[in-house]
Amino acid sequence: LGVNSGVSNYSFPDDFIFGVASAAYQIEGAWNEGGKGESMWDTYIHKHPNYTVDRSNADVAADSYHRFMDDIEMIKSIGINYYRLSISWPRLLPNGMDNNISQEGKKYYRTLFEELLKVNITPVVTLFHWDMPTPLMDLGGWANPKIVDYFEDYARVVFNLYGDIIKMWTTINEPHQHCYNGYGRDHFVPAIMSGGVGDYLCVHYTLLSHARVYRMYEKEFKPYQKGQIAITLDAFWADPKDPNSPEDVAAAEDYLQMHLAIFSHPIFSDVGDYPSFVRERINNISSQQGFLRSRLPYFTDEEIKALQGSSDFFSLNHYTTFLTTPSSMEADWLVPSWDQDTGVRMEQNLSWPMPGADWLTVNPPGFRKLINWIQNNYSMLKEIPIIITENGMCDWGQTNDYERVNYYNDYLYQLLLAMHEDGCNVKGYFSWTLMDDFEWIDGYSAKFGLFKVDFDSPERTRIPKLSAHSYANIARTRRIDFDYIKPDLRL
Ligand code: GBH
Repeated sequence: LGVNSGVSNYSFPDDFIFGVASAAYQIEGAWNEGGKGESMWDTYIHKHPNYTVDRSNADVAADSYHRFMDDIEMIKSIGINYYRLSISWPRLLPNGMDNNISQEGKKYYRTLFEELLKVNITPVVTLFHWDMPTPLMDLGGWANPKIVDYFEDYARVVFNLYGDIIKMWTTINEPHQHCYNGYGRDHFVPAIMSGGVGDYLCVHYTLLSHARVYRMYEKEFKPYQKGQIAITLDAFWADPKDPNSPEDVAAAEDYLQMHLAIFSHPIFSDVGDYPSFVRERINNISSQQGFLRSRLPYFTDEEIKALQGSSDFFSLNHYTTFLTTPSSMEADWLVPSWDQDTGVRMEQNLSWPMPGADWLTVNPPGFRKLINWIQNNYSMLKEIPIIITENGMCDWGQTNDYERVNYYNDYLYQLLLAMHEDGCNVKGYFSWTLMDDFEWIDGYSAKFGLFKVDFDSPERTRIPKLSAHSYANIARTRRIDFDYIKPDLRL
């Protein structure tokens, strides 16, 4: 049961955006149809079929490439009028480069966006949600400095094709998760395991690629297309394991510096560049480990300037909270890693619910604290709003998903408190996710959807869960009904 009852005293303003989110690779399928090139996930999973926990792949996924009209119908049925989705880079540019545009890919996204708009659903489009074209991954992906040019070329194609009707963009989804898990470890493709080196190259060049595209859009498109563009950053909240221990308190802030501020400081702070804490820590440990050169690359003054203020809103993805204590020096401390540089041990609070994955405990107050941390650290955010572009919870897939109903109620209530009691400038919220999907290394085992997808049926039948109804009710009434049980919708 939720911690509250009745209907919330606070409400969401009329112009507050309620949306649902998805990502191309997790739902589209049709991995080799319509002239699409391979993404690194296609290539990697075909080569390592046991990579995902259920040995599945995303060749078909929710089949949204063919069933996108069903998706639109679902969104409409719950009265939601914003949809955050991503373009598959290799579906549009089969080799990743702008000399070869797939005509079918081009038409697919045009139709999808137009069909959404016809029923008053505003598409919010992510350029990169992790499906790097394989030919560009072969050249090093985000660790290759040339990616800044390639990403700019891709983005220019996209703005030319769709900028007339798309007015809200995000460049790169969660570079933190992507770089940390994919370049520093093998929890995501490309599974490079270049800890403390490759992951920081990825950080550096995702940031620079974002800045390049932001400035290009600002100069070449914004004057007449008049859209907004941001980078999507993710963060766990970090709570000290023992709130009375100064070391644990410091560890929580260290974690946020090393994993969130490393991205947000260059973009949203008044001084720009990597935070000095991050810079000094990585420089020092690099030098203790015998490196003459810091493992964290440096920005030029020009790059620092290009990055500063390069986001029209703070696009934030948030799921959960961890408890922090300082970590002791690892035995193999000469081996570089982002964790080692961070110096923080992350634990679960076992008294919080853990309805699905072992990384996701439910701690609604962490959401409010994180939003406050961001709002209070960056004065720029008085003018620039925060938009929550992902938040949600996974379980094992039951349609009577009471825990998800409570999760949304309780997290959204903390959001209301952040807005009304703390004065945080939050303008929108997107639920992750519209429907059950391919959850990366977890395959189809982790279910985040408002709608259930029957992955055993060739039709990939979609069925609303209780949370679809309750989320619809929140968006419609602008308030949270903590006792909401009975669907009152005509689906
Ligand atoms: C978001 O990332 C993504 O944007 C979205 O695509 C994804 O489907 C969604 O969240 C739900 O996961 O340390 O090995 O236990 C969040 C990324 C991925 C963060 C899994 C935690 C745990 C990896 N999450 N990760 S591990």
